[in-house]
Amino acid sequence: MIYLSLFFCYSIMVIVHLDADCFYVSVERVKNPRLIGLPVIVGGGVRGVVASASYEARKFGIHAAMPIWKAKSLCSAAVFVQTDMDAYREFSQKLFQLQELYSPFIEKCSIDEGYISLKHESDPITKARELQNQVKSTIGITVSLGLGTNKLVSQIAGKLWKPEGLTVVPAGTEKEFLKTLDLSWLPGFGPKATQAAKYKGFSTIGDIQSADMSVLFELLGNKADKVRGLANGIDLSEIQLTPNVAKSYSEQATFEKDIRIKQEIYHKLQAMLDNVMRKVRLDGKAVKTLEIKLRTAAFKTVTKSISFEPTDNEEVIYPVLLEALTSVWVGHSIRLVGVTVSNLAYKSAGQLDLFNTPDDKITKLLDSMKSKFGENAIKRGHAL
Ligand code: DCP
Ligand code: MG
Repeated sequence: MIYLSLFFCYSIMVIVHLDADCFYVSVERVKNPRLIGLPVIVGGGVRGVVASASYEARKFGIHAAMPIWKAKSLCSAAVFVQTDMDAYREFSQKLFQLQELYSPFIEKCSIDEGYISLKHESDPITKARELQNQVKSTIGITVSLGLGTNKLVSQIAGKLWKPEGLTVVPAGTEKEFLKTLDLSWLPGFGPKATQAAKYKGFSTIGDIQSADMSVLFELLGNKADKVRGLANGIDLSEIQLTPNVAKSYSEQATFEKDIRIKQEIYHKLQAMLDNVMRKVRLDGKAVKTLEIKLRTAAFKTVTKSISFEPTDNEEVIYPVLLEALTSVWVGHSIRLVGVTVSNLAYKSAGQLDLFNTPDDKITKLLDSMKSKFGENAIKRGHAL
């Protein structure tokens, strides 16, 4: 019986709210680990305000949007770092790409915040914990998660305990969970509305739950009904799907002259595979499916896809590539070829051995030469 009711809770408590902890500061700490443990403030620039404050700095009363001069006066020992938007965008992309490995249902709300539906999971709490750990081990930043039956409850739960929180509001306990919270947690209660409500004697969400409707109308006008529902933990808004960032990597090219020699077609496909796999590695991923495309001189297009164990090394995929080519090429003249790798897996630090083979020293060497001297600095023999 207990098992059944718990299972019922899990099966509908499926919306996860994710928010990175002091996001800009966390990225700066990955770039410069000496900042770990210190009161750090990212900001300044033209606006001269705090963008993100570490939790150590928050103990001094420092918060986002505070003028930098004020933050300095509150904590003279704080370390100030200029914003690096390119880095934050890159980390944000990694953060959302990783979430895509857990669910196809994702709503991105800001650079570091979103909702994920885990309705397809039988044990969403364990899955959410796994996601939280994987963000930390692969991207190097921490996130806080809230799990609930709807967006409002999961968002409040996620923001209530930070950093590295994982707060679960079981189905049926929403009203109780919200009851004692300050009413400023409710949407619609900005500083002005909160002040007006407090003036009328409302202080907690529980006060809104039991308020006289006519007083609520006086306070909130035609929003009163909706806000009363929210205060009771009822939020019917759906996750607004954000189109995914990268679910596959591909490249295609048309030959200057149609080609009828299998070895030449294979070498071209290999060179393209090298390029896409370099991008896969740069994003810290591995792939499980290869698809090749051939377009004949008569404009007939054929494709073949084959799946394999996750890898981030093209050398492991070469035999699969040859197998795919052999299965679809029967002597045609080819005008265009394409390679797509998909079915992504995320590569965490502990999985290095799983994804790499002894030969990957060459791959690493090629990657580092290309990063230093440019894409064309060095190529494998088949690409020449
Ligand atoms: N941000 C900003 N100016 C603000 C608020 C935020 O530039 N007034 C930027 C910096 C933050 C990032 O957006 O790092 C994400 O905003 P959050 O509100 O999520 O704040 P943090 O991630 O910094 O802290 P928290 O741990 O409270 O989420
Ligand atoms: Mg955040």
